[in-house]
Amino acid sequence: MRYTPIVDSLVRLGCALLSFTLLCCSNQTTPHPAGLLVPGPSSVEAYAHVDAGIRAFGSNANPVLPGYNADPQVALFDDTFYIYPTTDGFANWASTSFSVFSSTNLVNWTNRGVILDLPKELTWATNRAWAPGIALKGGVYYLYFAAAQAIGVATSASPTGPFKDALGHPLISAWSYGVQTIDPYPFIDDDGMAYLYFGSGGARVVRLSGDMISLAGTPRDITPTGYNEGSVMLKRGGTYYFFWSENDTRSAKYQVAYGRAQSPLGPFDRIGVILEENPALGILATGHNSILALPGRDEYYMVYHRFAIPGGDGYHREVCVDRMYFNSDGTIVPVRPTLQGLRAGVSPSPFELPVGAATTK
Ligand code: FUB
Repeated sequence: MRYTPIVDSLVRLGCALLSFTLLCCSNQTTPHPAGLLVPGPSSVEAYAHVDAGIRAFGSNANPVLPGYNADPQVALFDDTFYIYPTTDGFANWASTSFSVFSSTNLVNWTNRGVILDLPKELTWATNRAWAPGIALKGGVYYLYFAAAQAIGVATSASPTGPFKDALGHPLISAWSYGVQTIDPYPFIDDDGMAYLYFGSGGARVVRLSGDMISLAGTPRDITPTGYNEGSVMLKRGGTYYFFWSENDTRSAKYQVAYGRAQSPLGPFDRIGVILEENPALGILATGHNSILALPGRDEYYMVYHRFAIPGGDGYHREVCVDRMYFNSDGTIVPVRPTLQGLRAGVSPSPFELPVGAATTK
């Protein structure tokens, strides 16, 4: 169809108004007197309206990654966002390699390829490549991962690899310290001290040595009530927030809960669930999260997996991103898992405004 310049202008104006309306409804927030952002009033109704509109236009941003992926570890390195997931879609989670995805706006993601191929790189495991975690120290990227239910560590000079096995054997051998030794999550505190959280069936934390590839002690039991797996640590202000997943990853009731403490070693009493299924929207098994905290901004994003839509299950999962807000008392507003995801790109820079609606999917 051919447009005249006037019709073309009217069409552009209409599109701009529609984008503006969707953006206003979706990202409705109210500045809190303390400078924190809290969700705007009646956001549930506003979101429901936007859900319908977005679905009608077929512009869902969730899932953010193509294909089946799970256990996403999000990171920001040098103005680029990365997600390190488990490659999903295999019976009994039999995947053999890890890939990484990158983005400059949290909405559009590019597969950067395989970063660690177990049969090629490891001498001690060939499959069950699960739930990687990433840390950067002294210009070296450390990839902690589960392989054959032991925890390994690999290093690279680049966030996109290739990663090389740092030890030639597991960092933590299979089924030790009373837990299934999977789901490693590295955390470097402001004082430079590094910790590794891990475990399914129980939560453990241990300090890492300065070299990042050896343990500086014996793992400590920090299992909170309801814990199953998927440990995550976030520091906000002086408070340590510990997140974990509850129930079995093959259950629609797989969900994320959290607790907080004044030490990275806990104790972390369970405060409550902050991410769970929404069967009315067909969103099930929302769990194994990580959190993106934008530097210099009190702005947070929940990155998690759910059963793929349509037809997913515990072996066919997909990765999503939704906004996460804190209350003024430091508790967390339950995250609303959405079909539409983020509708505006997010700038990684603390000095720039978020990328405009033009990057909306
Ligand atoms: O992806 C394999 C396993 O499923 C992970 O290690 C668990 O956290 C669960 O998500």
